[in-house]
Amino acid sequence: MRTSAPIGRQAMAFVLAGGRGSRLLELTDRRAKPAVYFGGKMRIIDFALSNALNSGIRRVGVATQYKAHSLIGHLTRGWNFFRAGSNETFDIMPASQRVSEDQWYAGTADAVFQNIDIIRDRAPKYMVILAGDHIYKMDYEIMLQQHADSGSDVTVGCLEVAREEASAFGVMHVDANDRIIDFVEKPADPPAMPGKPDKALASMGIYVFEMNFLFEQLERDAADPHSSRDFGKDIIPYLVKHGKAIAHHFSDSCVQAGDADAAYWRDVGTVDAYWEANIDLTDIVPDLDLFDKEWPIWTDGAVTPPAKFVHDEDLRRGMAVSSVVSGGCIISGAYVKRSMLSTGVRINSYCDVENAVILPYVEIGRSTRLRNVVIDRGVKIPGGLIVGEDATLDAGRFRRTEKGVCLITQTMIDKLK
Ligand code: ADQ
Ligand code: ADP
Repeated sequence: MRTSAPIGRQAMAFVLAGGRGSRLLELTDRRAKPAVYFGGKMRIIDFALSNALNSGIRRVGVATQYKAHSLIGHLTRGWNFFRAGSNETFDIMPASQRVSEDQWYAGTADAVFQNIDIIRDRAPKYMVILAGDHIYKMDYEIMLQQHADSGSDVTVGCLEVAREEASAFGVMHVDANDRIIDFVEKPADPPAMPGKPDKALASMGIYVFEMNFLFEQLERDAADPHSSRDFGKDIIPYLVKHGKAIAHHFSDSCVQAGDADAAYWRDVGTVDAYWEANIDLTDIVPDLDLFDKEWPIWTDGAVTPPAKFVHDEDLRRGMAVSSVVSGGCIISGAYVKRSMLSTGVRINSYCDVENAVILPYVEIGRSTRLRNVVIDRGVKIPGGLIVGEDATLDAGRFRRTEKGVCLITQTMIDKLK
């Protein structure tokens, strides 16, 4: 006989979605990183939210701060199906100086602290703190169960990363029982894992606490004038020293067929990483499966007509191959290869498009040749433009990355005139 609700139903997910993600350059000029489009139909935040929903969690809060209009619009359109009567809640918590009139969210812990009253009203037993800016599929129930079984103060999601990339993360050491014995936030010289000199054990920025314990910690931290009010900088290091912090390995809860060692998790924090992760989805069998009905990624589904391909017999064009094409797109007399097309993209005759990540409602004029590009939402590309063939010319006109990907915005196009 079951004596309590499934553990997911005892939890509230709190998604931190206030940061800019400045390494995405102009892609986050007008929207926060969690609101950036990904995979044709989704936004980055949909992954954390869908993981929560698929893990049986029905109480969700999202803290927003930086340029939140696009994000809040997406959440209110796409994530408004929770039912209060069934103990389901979806709260958007913009930084609104609730605690003090001169205080926005200082750090990630403060984003939770300033909403304690709302969370207390939702009354979950457990809090799952998540970042809204990573692409992965994970069953949080497994992590919650580990937390409940281990009796720890906090459980921290972790995964192995290349040591040279680990300076961007909290890096930990664990003992044989996965107790965290050391934690350094963003170390300049990240410590390697025992026996694995090229690897470091990195925090995913995912934390499980019991709600009451978390509130005690947040209140203690808020009284400390030296604290930056951040989980990674303050709360977690304190608990590693003075409490019991346990590591949860992502490979134990990653939702993915095949090799757990290759568990899919991407930060997509740079334009190169963003471009690559999107283009990877055009592979025959991508590492990230968006077609898996058992772990759907929910989003705001724009109502659009189906994608349409107009083939010109003389040009022998009007097709997209090895590509992902969203609803509302029209490819007319153009050839598109290995590209990711979001909703409502139009590509006209004589165009050649390859390795392109194209955000919604982009229009591409005739006879354009584009290779290795990311095109921001709504950009109107004039006919005849050529990108991806002359590195020097591209670098002078667009934002060209280390890997040679060009990010194109409307402002950059307007300057060409
Ligand atoms: P970072 O990713 O650098 O490190 P941070 O910039 O704090 O952490 O962002 C975490 C999440 O919180 C993001 O989703 C961001 O949008 C959001 N956020 C940032 N500031 C916020 C604010 N003031 N209000 C609301 N939301 C905010 C953290 C941990 C590391 C860990 C990495 C994993 O500190 O230990 O390794 O995440 O990516
Ligand atoms: P959506 O509006 O579908 O969320 P985006 O993610 O591209 O699309 O978000 C665009 C954001 O930029 C919105 O918050 C919108 O209000 C804002 N915006 C649109 N046009 C301008 C503009 N010309 N100047 C400043 N902000 C703008």
